[in-house]
Amino acid sequence: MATKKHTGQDLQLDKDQLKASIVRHLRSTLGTSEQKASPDAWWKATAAAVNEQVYERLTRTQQTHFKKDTRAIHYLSAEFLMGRLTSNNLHNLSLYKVCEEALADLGLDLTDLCEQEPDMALGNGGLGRLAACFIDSLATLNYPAVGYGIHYEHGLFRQEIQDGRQIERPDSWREYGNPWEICRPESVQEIPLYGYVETVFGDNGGLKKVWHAGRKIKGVPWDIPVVGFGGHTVNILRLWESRASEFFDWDVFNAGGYVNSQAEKAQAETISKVLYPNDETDAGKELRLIQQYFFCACSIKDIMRRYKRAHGNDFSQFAAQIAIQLNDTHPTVAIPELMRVLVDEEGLNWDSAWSICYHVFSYTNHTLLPEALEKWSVHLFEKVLPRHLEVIYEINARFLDELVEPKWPGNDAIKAKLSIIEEGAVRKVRMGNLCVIGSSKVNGVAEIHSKLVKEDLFPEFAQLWPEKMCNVTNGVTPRRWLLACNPELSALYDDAVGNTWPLALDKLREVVKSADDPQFQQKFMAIKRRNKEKLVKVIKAETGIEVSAEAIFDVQIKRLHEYKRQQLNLIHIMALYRRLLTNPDYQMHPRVFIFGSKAAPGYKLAKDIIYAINKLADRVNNDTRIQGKLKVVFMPNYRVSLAEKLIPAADVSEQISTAGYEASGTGNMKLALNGAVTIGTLDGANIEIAEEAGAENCAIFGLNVDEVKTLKARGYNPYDFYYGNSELKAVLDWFDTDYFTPGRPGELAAIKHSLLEGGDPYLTLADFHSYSEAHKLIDTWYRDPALWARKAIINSATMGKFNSDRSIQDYVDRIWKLTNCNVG
Ligand code: GLS
Repeated sequence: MATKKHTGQDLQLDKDQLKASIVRHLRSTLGTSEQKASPDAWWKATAAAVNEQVYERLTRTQQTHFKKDTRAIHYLSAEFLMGRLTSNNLHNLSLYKVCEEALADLGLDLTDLCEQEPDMALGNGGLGRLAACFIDSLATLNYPAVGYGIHYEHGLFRQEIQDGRQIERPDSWREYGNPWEICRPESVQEIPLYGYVETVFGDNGGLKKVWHAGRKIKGVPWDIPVVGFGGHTVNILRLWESRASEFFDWDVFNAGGYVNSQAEKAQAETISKVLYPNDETDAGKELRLIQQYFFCACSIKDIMRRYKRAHGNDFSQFAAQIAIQLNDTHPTVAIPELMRVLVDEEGLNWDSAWSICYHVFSYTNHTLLPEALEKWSVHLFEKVLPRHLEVIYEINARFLDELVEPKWPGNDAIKAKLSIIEEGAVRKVRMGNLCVIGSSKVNGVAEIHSKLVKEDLFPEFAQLWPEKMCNVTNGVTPRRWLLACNPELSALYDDAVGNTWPLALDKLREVVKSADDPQFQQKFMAIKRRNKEKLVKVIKAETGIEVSAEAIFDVQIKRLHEYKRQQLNLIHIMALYRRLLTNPDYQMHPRVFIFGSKAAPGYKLAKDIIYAINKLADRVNNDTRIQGKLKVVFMPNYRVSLAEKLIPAADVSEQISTAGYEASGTGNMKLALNGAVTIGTLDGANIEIAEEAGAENCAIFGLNVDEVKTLKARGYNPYDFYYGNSELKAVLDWFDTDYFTPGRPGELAAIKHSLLEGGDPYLTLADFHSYSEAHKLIDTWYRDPALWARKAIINSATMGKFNSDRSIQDYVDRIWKLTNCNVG
């Protein structure tokens, strides 16, 4: 089935022009020829040809934004999980088909060429990928926006599996150059660190603070053009790379300290070297605080520079022109940094500066896990950012005196709780509190999560500022997560509802009326089948495991974490295996359980779970007694480009976190959009997915948020479930044997231990029975092809709400108050 051109501006480039441009770039930009060119050179030449179109639009966008001088959003995020850009840019420029034909003429296949591109893995998981979807939507909706982040030399580690265990290898995504980024030496910034603060007399006779830095670091910006769908607006993602600044380098060098100067150079460059491979705990490292300050300070300087170009030193328009979104607490230090710049460098008084800051900043909370709310020791802050600590003390003192004391007179307990400073043996700066105090809006990322942010995480703040707390449910871009990754389903939807759906995903609801139409069902399921057949080949190539597209493809793809409960999936597969062994007549449709997941390198239990999945896979996949009814596949190195292959082929989407722990999830949206049926708890956005698709089209199981709270309050005892369910007991006891690790008994015992002696903090055993029943339901549904097709179609057709364009429009309406800026 051929894909049609979608709405959006046709760039008037035909096949022959594009072909000529690619060949020209092959010769003049890549310095090679059609005869000699490697696939990498062809890919880069194609990107260069596409960039001619991108740069044209970029320049026009920047000129329009400058001329119209409209309010803009600055999205500060320590992570942007961009994945690959070639196919995305081609689709958004309406050039995909043309490019496919141009390359075919040259004897090349566009899909193969896209495989040349390394993923830009500058993020860990959902939080980073959300930022990438959001900047796509901002450009698509023609909003002036800049994404700011860190130009990590190494993205998230590359995962290899050796004898079932995760091995981390460095990810060198730009080792051989990346054609999508542009270095901008003209916008280099210099960032101070360390040193001391001096109080001096200012020009007006008053006292003034001067920060004498102990060291300066250079921030070099790399711009990645972000092409909106339709190609009208091209915004930028600006990523900062750290370099040694001449400030210290030459002094030391001239004094003969070459080795020292080299060491300092290396230290400076370390700042943007690696992404911390953990998004839900506080790495507690000086380097991490410096990383955060580095990119925030560079970005604030950049924002200032652009503001001053239009408004000079008149800051009266600053808050009207500038909105800054803090993507989680990682960029919190931007708040005291803007205060410092406004007060110390621009000479504003405290109140004016605070009023600006307060109106400029907003904060998104992405998790309730207490370990994720960053805290830095006061001592560390004082050493690295001495002036910022003073600013924070001042913000805190005013907040406690002017707001907390009048509201709760004499209540020291509340003061201690709301204070930015946590008292104790090691005094700490609470970044979450600073974010809430310094932002005009605070949002959670799904209805239930925002409710819990208000009621459980920040209840007193919500009493102080009820209007500050709001919700914006996450979303995903349908351009990458349907149009580009599932071309056949896209074409089917074009035929069914017209080709405007990539900009109006709600349109797909019209398809619900065809959910019982046998012809439509046949087409829909045939596409799913072909996507599965493609994945069968990928699985074989990546793991050597043979699976059949006849089976149910049951997919759990996400970071490995106990709260996400891959261990629940694991023990359920073990239970199924046991049922098949003990009862050869056990009725079930063949099932392939597919996992994709990275564990933080220091997270021992998570790595043990990966090992257990792989050991289980070895055993199950090679056991002829079960006649191929069960297969287990662990796909190594889960990343965006792999997700694009797994998602269109999934029948079942595993969203099984303990209720109250997954803030939203976004994989759940992508999978349902591509026709997978969710088996899930009432957690995060699953609740809203079930509302949209209808609860009867999802397999909901387990304790809900209130039940989790009640059980925990009552005193949860996992042994009750262990002794109360003989199957569960038998499965857990298996971990003590060498059944899955021949000759090495007890290698998997840590998992059992965590679920029993460890107290099972994520209530895995409590939800086991209900999960197992939900899986029986899935099996029954699947064995009725018409019933299954109906559910799959309805799931896909009703995901309109989870378009990231809708999320962005919610941010615009509820928080940012932007107006569109149409670029011709
Ligand atoms: C996360 C949450 O864990 C996810 O539930 C959420 O979908 C995502 C984006 O809002 O943010 N928080 C986090 O620290 N990492 C995430 O993926």
